[in-house]
Amino acid sequence: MIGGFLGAGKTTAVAHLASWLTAKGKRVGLITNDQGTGLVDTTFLRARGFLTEEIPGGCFCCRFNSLLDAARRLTASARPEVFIAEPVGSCTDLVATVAYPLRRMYGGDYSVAPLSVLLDPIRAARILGLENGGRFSEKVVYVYNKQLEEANLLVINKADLIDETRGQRLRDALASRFPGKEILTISARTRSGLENWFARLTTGSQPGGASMDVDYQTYGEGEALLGWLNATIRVSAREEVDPNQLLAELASLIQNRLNQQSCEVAHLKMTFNPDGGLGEIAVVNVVRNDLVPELSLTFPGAVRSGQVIINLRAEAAPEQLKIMLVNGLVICSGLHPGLSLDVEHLEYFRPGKPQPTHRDSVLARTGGESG
Ligand SMILES: Nc1nc2c(ncn2[C@@H]2O[C@H](COP(=O)(O)OP(=O)(O)OP(=O)(O)O)[C@@H](O)[C@H]2O)c(=O)[nH]1
Ligand SMILES: [Mg+2]
Repeated sequence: MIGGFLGAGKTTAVAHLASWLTAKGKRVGLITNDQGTGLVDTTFLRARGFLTEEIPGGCFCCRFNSLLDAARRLTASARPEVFIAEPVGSCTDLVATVAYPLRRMYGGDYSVAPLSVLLDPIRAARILGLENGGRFSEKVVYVYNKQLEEANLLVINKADLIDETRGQRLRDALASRFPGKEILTISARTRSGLENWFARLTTGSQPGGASMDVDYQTYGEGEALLGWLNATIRVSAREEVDPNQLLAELASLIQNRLNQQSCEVAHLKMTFNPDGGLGEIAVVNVVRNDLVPELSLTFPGAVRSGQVIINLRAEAAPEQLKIMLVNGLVICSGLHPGLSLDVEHLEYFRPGKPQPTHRDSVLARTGGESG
């Protein structure tokens, strides 16, 4: 599992790890997960050509059996030797609720790699109080810190965004807050540090030991402070439009509304999948309120129609997010005469209280684990 808070770079890293393993001759299957349906991550990974199963409608820990079903479906179609699973970025307690039960029941079938928890260094520096900038409320920060606490490997991603002094300050703060934890620094964008991390993941197995204590009341309340919105929009235009520009515009419009209403964004991500294309898509991301929307994949050329998938997670009421989206769509279509943006699917909600299927507070070796 590659964990970490919303927007830390998990999907980007999963894609690199999958390519790295494939180049080494391994068959790889990917598993994405979300509280809702219509996932940007699945679209992104499939567009990159990876075999991907998704578990919508709840997190791995609460849908443990769906995780196994997804692994079985991948096994039936391609017999992967390695599964890479990306848990929901607002989830924690994955060691006790996913890794340990998996090892207890299927230890002979699966060897579980150390749990990596990725972090965005700017988000982390703000949450740890090292730098000024937008922050989430205390209960969301509780979930964030719990994610770091249970990591076997703390992986500082996006090293390209900070200089060495800021990087060292963050490593020192993490080492003092989470003593003894292994800390790696990578950039999934420039690919620095990836080889070392991947080697560490594929050679080491997850250590045992008591799982961490979690106050499920605070965890549930923290997760529920985040509003969740997933939408699918049908795009049709009289004149050709540039999908990259359209996504960036829509992202800016929604971001402006988040900023005006002082709502801290966790991750706004969108894909544009043109009709009749060959699988190429455009993807835009916003992971901080003060960040210009970034295109992480661009589509070459202009199109008349397609589908936009929007996944927005921010500390705001879900109804507020819905209004921001609808306003954004109205203004965006007004900017382009002849452009229709029609909502095909829309869900907005707060994640429910986490109720894990299993919770093992220690690692039991009853599944014929080979070590
Ligand atoms: N500068 C920089 N940006 C990165 C790096 N890795 C990922 N990103 C960007 O960070 C944004 C979020 O990346 P994702 O991989 O979607 O993050 P995620 O953790 O999967 O997000 P969720 O699934 O929403 O929790 C995208 O714009 C990525 O291009 C990196 O090393 N450097
Ligand atoms: Mg992701």
